[in-house]
Amino acid sequence: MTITIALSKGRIFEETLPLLAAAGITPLEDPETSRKLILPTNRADVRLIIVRASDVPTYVQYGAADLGVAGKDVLNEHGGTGLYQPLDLNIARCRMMVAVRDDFDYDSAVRQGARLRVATKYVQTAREHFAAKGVHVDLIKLYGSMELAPLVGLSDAIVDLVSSGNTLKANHLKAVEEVSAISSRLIVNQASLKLKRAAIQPMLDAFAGAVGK
Ligand code: PRT
Ligand code: MG
Repeated sequence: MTITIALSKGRIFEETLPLLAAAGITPLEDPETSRKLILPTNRADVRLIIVRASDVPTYVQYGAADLGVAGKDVLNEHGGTGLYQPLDLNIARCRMMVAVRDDFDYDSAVRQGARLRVATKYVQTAREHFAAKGVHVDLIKLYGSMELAPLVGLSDAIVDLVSSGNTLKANHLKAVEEVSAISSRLIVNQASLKLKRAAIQPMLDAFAGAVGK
C-alpha cells in the first residue's frame, strides 16, 4: 500500500522536511533541481508529489494524494470539503492583511462608508472579512502581484499575505488591518484515513511529536 504526500515547492517543502524526517521519511530528490513531479523517498511505500500550493487541497480531496500540507489561506479558499485537518504544523507562518497605498486614509474611507475596491487572490477570505466588518467592497480577482493594483489605480486596497513586510514597503504600501494569522496544516483524505489507518496514524503521531503537540 503506497502513501502519497502532496507538497508545494519552496517554503512548504523546506519547512516540511524536518517533520518528514521525524516520521522516518527522506526524499531522494530535491524538487528545486529535479524535473520530476513524483519524488521517491527512502521508504518504498511513501512517495511525494509536487504541485502548486493552491492545488494541494484538490489532490487530497479527490484521494490522488493521501496527505498534504497547505496554508490556511489556501484551505479557506478551497473550503475544506473532504479533508480531515488534524494538525496545525505551525510552519510557513505569515499574516493575511489588508494593505493600501501609503497616502490612502483607510480608516476614514471605512468610517465614511465608502465602497472600496479590493484586489486579491483570496476572494472568499476577503468577502468574509469585509462582510463581518460591514464594509461594502467590490472584489477584483487577481492571480499574483496584488501589490501592483493600488499603485496603478486598479484598486483602493489589497488583501494579501505579509511576512517580513518588505514587499509592501518597497511598493509604498502599508498594512492597515489584520485579517488572520496564517500557518500551514496537515490535511488528510477522509477515506484514506479509514482505509490506510495502519500506515497513516504513525505518521500523524510522528508529525504531532515533531510539532510539539
Ligand atoms: O508561488 P505560487 O503562485 O506557486 O503559489 P503560492 O504563492 O501560493 O505558493 P508559495 O509556495 O509562495 O506559498 C505557499 C504558502 O506559504 C502560502 O499558501 C502561505 O500559506 C505561506 N506563506 C508564508 C507565504 C508567505 N509566507 C509570503 N510571504 N506565501 C506567500 N508570501 C508572499 C506574499 O503573497 C507576498 O507577495 O510573499 C510576499 C510578501 O512577503 P514579505 O516577506 O515581503 O512580506
Ligand atoms: Mg508564491
